Order: sequence, then C-alpha cells, then structure tokens
Amino acid sequence: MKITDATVSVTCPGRNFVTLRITTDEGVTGLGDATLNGRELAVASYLADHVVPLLAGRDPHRIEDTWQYLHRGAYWRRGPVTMAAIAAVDVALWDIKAKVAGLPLYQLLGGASRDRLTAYGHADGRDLPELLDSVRARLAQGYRAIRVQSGVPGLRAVYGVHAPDGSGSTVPHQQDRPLVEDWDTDAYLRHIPAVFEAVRAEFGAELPLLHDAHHRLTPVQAARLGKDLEPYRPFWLEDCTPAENQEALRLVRRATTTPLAIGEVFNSVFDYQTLITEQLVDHVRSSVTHFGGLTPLRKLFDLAALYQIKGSTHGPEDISPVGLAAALHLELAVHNFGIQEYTGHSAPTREVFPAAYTFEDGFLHPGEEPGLGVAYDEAAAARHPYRRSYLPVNRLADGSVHDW
Ligand code: CS2
Ligand code: MG
Repeated sequence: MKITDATVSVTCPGRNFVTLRITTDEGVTGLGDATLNGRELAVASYLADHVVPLLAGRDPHRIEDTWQYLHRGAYWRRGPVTMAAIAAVDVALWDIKAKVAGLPLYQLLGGASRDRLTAYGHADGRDLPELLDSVRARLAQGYRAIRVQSGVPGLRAVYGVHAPDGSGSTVPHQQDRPLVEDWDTDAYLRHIPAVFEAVRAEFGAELPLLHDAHHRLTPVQAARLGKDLEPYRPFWLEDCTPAENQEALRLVRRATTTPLAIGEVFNSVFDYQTLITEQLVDHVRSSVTHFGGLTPLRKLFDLAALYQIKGSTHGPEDISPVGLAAALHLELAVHNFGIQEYTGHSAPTREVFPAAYTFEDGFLHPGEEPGLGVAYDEAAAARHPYRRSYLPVNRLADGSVHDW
C-alpha cells in the first residue's frame, strides 16, 4: 500500500480548522487535525509546502518511521507549528491503519480498558448568579464534572467568560487585531475562593469542580490560590503558572494539596520531564493535535502512568472533531485516563465533520466505526472560507502585556 496524495484544507464554520487528508493507492483515506488557534495558516503552509511533498510513495502503515522521519529528519524539532503538522500526518495514518483493519482505532491501541470517558463541561458567568445558572445548564445537559470560570469585580472582560448572548472572549475575534482584555491578579485571587464557596453552597460537595488559571500566576500566587481553594476540594487547578519554568511547580506543590493539571501549550515530552519524574502534577493535558499525534502522546501517557499521573487531554472547540476523536480512542484504551474536556462543536462545524463519537449522560465514547469515525464534508467546508482571527491579549492597569 502506498500514499498517493495528501491535501490540506482550511475552513471556518464559526472558527478556523486545518485538516489534512491522506489518500492511498487502495482508495483508503485518513484525516488529521492540524489546527493551531490564531496561527492556522502557518501550519497549513508547513504541511502543504514542506511535508506533503515527502508523503507520496510512502507506506502508510509505517507510522512510527514516518513520525521519526518528520520529527528527527527536519533538524528543527518541537514547537507548536511543527508538532501540529506532524500530528495531522500521524493521526491520518492511524485512521488509515484502523480502516484497513476494519476496526475502531481504540482496538489497535490495546482495546477498551473502560466503557466510557468522563467529560467535563464549561460553566461561566460574569457574576455569581450568571455562573450558577450556567452550572445548572451544564448539569441539565448531563455533565458530571464542571469547570467554573468567573468574571472578576472591576475587570471588564475575563477570558473564558461569555455574555449571556454567547459573545465573549473565547469566541475567536475575527478582526485584524487581537481583542485587548484587562487583568488584575490580586482582584482575581481575592474573588475565586468566594466563587468556589458559592458554587459548593449551591451544588453540594460531590460535584467535581475544575478551574483554569490560564498561566497567569507566579509560583507564590499559585501556591496561595491552591491553598485557598483546598476547603472546596477542586478536582484540579489548571495551568496555574506559565508552563515554561517546570521548577516553578515545586514551590506550588510543596504549598498545596490542590491537584494540578498542566500542558495544553506543551508539545514535547521534554516539556514535562521534570513535572512527571518529580510528580509535580496530577494530570498531563496536551492534545493529540498539539503534541505531534497519537504516537508521542501514547508514550507520554505511559511515562505519566509510572508516577500515578493521569492523561486528560485538552478538548476545547478549537480542537477539531478529528483531533477530539483521536483523543477519545487513546483515552478509551489507556489505563491512566483522567477526564476529558468537552465543549461540543457548533452545528456548522458538525456538518463539516460528521462524527461517530457520542456524548451521553456526561460520558463520551468514540463509537465503533472503523478508523477515527470522523468524515470531512469538502462541500460543506468550502462554504466556510478561512477568516483571520486572533486569541485576545491581556494588559495590566499600567498597560503592560500580562502572561496568558
Ligand atoms: C482553554 C482553551 O480549554 C481550555 O482549557 O485553556 O480555551 C484555550 O485557551 C484555547 O484552546 C486556546 O486556543
Ligand atoms: Mg486551559
């Protein structure tokens, strides 16, 4: 069997997605997600200009060899653009292999080690009444675990918090410049424990609650927040400090028993080395899409398992249904799965990517179709051309740019 063709497609059914389709001489095709929020065209070019010309004639079954060829062979390793591009090739090849086998992909990864995957949804509100309503709405949808994000008194807009009409900063800003939000860490640190207290008072002790700090804290601030949240027993505190400095997590870890999750911007096992071997975190959160594919993410999860650390991949709307499905197959198979973020996708996105995975009663399952179980409707995709968009930036009161 030989690869005959590969095509890169960018579509914007509400937000941009980059998709790779690999075709073989036997007519079997595979899909991979290469979406990098706000920098989509860089990955599309990396693929189309530098990777696609290398694929024709290769044996699609040699997944590990193709991964090493693209990763080691390029000389320039790592980085979000490179790893998103390699991920798309890797996932498309796994899709092909599983289709040829006539099996859902998780069967090739060892078969199911659980029946279904616990998902968490997003609740947010500009103030407490809005947030409590949002938690109620997620519970009504069946979610059994919920991430809570809140507006902060005195700040105009906070990332991850929508207005009731659905607008807000997580909706990509499709203009020539990023939206500018304001930020005040002290105000945030004063407010969040009160948010957790109110949510616990309303919904009780059992509901798993998560929170994302979006890398905005120093180690001492993160230690403080972890301690302040302990009485409310959060399921995890996510991305508490900027992730580059792994040693920072030592200070946080010594100070608090609040579980820590990290890694959505990581793209290599080396980004985790200290965190895993010193057991400084409880969940590794890289997505298949941004970590170079299933091949390296499986290795990361296996390393994490030695240290009782769970694999819980990043699953917001900017991971396409192809990238999400890849994660679901891996997580059904590995033993050390933790929890899967799941926001769902818009109706136009689901039309472009018809998918077999299901969300029922708070649980996800990748489905039983051969391969990933996701298709790509080219005609629907063509109706939604690319639109330039940016993630927001945030600035402090003195005008300086703050950490994400
Ligand atoms: C967030 C994301 O889902 C999450 O945990 O951190 O909204 C993240 O900011 C975006 O995926 C960035 O592209
Ligand atoms: Mg996050």
